[in-house]
Amino acid sequence: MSAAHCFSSPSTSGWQVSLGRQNLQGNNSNEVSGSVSAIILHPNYDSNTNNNDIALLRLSSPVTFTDYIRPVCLAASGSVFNNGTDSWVTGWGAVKEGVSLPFPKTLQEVEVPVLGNRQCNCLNGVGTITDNMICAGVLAGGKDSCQGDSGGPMVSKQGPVWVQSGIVSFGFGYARPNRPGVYTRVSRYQSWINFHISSDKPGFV
Ligand code: 4AZ
Repeated sequence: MSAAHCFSSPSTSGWQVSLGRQNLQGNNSNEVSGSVSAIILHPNYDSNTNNNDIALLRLSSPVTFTDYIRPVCLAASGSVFNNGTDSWVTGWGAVKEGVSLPFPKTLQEVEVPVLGNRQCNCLNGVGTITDNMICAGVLAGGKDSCQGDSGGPMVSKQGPVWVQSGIVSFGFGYARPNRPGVYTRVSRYQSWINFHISSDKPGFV
């Protein structure tokens, strides 16, 4: 699962998926890589508003799960993530605004609390944060996803379990005060995801 804005077309050529990777350089003994047989972009993705910023990548061959490669639970349809819900974002993106190079060599993670949609709309511009989006960040700034993290996961603690609540989507600058990061709200796409991952349904490609 990724963000639609990461792809200029559904062409799979040139794309490769790496699983269990922790370093961009050197030994990744727990890594498995594979090619992609389909890229499914959400039909209602709007590049002007960032609404429905979600994509699915089908791997050419099935993955064997290991201690290092495991599926994540997806936020159930209608899940509520209250203000302050503990959440973590991981990625390979820039570690500072305006300094995209060099990108980090090891996978980074940051803890960011969920910020409710009403407050996020006030900060970002009323009407810009739809029900298909979820915001996270600290008002003081300093902790955020950044350029190159797009399409990556935000996981949140829901009771005793961690679920993927968001996909890194957009924001105004990076880690600025009062400018939370905006994520695709995964819980809104349960039926769309299920339709496309079920091989016995007509949506299977
Ligand atoms: C990007 O362009 C991007 N802080 C990543 C994260 C955010 C905005 C933009 C949110 O990859």
